[in-house]
Amino acid sequence: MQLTKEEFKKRLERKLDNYFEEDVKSASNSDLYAAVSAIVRDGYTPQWRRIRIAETNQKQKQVYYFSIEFLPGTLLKSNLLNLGWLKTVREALADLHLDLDKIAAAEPDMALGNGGLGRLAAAFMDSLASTGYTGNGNGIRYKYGLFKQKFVNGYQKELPNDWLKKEDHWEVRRESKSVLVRFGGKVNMVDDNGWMTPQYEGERVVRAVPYDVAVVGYKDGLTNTLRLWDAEVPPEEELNYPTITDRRRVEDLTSILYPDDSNYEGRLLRLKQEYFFVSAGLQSILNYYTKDLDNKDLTKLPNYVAVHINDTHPAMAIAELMRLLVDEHRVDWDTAWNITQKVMSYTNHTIMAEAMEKWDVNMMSQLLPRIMQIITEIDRRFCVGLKGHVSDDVIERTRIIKNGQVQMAHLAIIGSHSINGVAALHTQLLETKVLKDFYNLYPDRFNNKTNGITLRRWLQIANPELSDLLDETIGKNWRNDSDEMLNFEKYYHDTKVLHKLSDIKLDNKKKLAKFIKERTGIVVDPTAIFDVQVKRLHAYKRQTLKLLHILKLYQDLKAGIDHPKRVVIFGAKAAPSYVFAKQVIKVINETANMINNDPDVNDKLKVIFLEDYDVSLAERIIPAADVSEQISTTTKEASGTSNMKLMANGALTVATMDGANIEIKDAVGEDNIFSFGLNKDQVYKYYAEHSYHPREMYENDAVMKKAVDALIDGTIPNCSAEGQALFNNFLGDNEQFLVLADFEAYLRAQAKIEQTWKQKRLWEQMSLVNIAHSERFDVDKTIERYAEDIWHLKKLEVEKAD
Ligand code: 26M
Repeated sequence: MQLTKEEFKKRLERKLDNYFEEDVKSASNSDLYAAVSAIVRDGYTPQWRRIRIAETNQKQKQVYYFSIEFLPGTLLKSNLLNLGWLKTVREALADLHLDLDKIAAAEPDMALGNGGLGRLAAAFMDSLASTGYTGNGNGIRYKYGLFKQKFVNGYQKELPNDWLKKEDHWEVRRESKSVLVRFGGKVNMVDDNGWMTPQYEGERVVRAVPYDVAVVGYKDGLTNTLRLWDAEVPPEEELNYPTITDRRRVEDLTSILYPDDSNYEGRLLRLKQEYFFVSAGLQSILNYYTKDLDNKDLTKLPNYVAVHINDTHPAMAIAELMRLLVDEHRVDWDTAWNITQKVMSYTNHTIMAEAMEKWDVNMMSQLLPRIMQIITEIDRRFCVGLKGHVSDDVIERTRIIKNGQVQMAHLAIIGSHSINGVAALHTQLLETKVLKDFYNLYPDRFNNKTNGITLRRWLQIANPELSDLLDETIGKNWRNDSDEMLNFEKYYHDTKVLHKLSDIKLDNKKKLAKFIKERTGIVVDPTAIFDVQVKRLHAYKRQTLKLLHILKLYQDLKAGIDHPKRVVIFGAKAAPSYVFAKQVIKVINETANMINNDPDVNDKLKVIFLEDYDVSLAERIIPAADVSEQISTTTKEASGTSNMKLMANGALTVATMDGANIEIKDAVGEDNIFSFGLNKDQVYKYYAEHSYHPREMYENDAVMKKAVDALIDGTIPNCSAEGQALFNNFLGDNEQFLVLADFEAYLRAQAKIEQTWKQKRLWEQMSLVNIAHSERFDVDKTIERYAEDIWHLKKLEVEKAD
């Protein structure tokens, strides 16, 4: 639908008047945000309805993406962009002396995710709608999103993220679509007319109420639905919840997002959350199939429905679908199993053992007695089916229930027709190491789907100046077809374009410098190298290696050895219970304090740790980055996605050959990336031979020793305990992440960065190549591959309203 500036202004006045009895002059940014978002809602609502009707009529297959996290960030600008209104609205507001960016800043971040996994789920939603596939998100409407991070004396403190306080302007409560989810109690199987049917006794019934968020596709795309479930006491069950505590226990189900994205803990509430959204989602799908589509033949379900399991958190979907088919719809076991396997597919996001979900059999039996019975039966049949075909050892290693625990990854693999990793190396490691036994059993189920990012958000919204330069050079069609970005490489020798590129970067850096000044009071020089590491804080991501580099630079500067000016920028949240990660934050903050206030350094080096890294902050930092730090221990980062966002914005990557960094290198060529460090074979060799002896390295390398010693010799004030903890960690023979093993190679890569920085033209050329080749990581390409290879979807045909 087209919108003119004049029409928008009229609507704005009307909304402000109706909602707040204000006009454009008196309204606050938050009033203006409410009014503009209401206009946007009016813009997509008719189309949203029309598409739902078209879906029901055309009965095409749909995918349901089950994820315990969705991390969309803010939606105003992306909805405006996708409706094709962004420019008009920005200009109309400017006519009224209003700034869209300030108004948009009033929107709270929808932070219902921790990091990569949740952000990927949100990107997939946007992409499905934009590429024309009917795809639905299924998740949890957490009352509190990921905690807000504050630094107090350099320590991380967590505050609740009450994002719903101001009411969310995008969600629609759909009470009529509510379903009931049952927990606990006892189950007895009784014969009901020849069908063994469960009878429940003493179970608790919770009502799942969906809140739907429209996912507006780009330009001619669809408008899909992200369905997030909230838990309530069912009206008909009020008497079973007599006390406030009883009621609160129900509300607690969806109240918090677990803030740990790397370490699995067997918490009961977490298990409840997993079953809750899985059961609600599947019931809702079957209601749609049997009622709206009026289909009674469940053997045809796989022709209409694909369910995707994002990591193992929703893996109970396999057992729950079996329960619904066998118990509620009386489908026989073998037929039900066949249907389930065809419907389900699973993505693995990590190879780290400590992140693998395992649930205690006793806990699961108590909370979900029928589901535990079904998993037990799946496990039994799996073992029986393999007996005699493979060794007993293989059966023991691959079965679902072992040592009193349910291995969720095994359930996910056994119950799915497709298992994918998220970057080529990661998939290869799954096939040859972590899931080797399963790969031998089911080689055809394994496939790779390298992650992607929404260039719409990371270029068009976050970096409009660079987007304009692309328009001016290669034409506007890259906005619809990212392949065309490759044409940008033709400007490799175009001095004018290279200068413009550097002007845009400088401009973005000035804006970030201003923001840094406002937030921290620290002045940074926008002409310095902006060296960025933004991601969750984790030992394997090695913010510590960056810290050692900073200490080395500091020592050089103190000794009169010169380096180009550099501003190191961190953004990172640590899981609240992750002691080591929090110690790293403290040491980095104290190091920053020391360096930023040392007159000897004379502004040659600044270290900025910005609080509360989230999607909105990413949109400010990433366009201003010169260097992208992707320095995880090789084999540990499944893919990474900040690497892709930074590349698209013209940052040059310093990287270990881990995750998708390898594919970035393939795309841009060796000369356009700073790669360094141990390769996967060297890493595995250390592990296999127990041959990592960091103390020797430390004793034999004076530069390393000096940097590491700074942690304990009193150089850095106010963190002797934390500095000692890092020191001890680095020097232990069982240090898993091999920080010191990569130190020297990292310094060499950084020296090369400094050399290149001095050749301004070369730097701009490399930056240009990186931007051009970021098309490879366009999430729309990733989604096309999922749609074709895994979900077998066709695009929905819809007629536009006008
Ligand atoms: C599990 C159980 C209990 C509590 C929390 C969790 C949990 C939540 C999120 C575990 C892992 C979670 O996310 C992991 C994650 O974000 N992995 C990242 O996924 C990205 C998208 O595929 C990859 O790019 C990253 O490399 C990978 O680390």
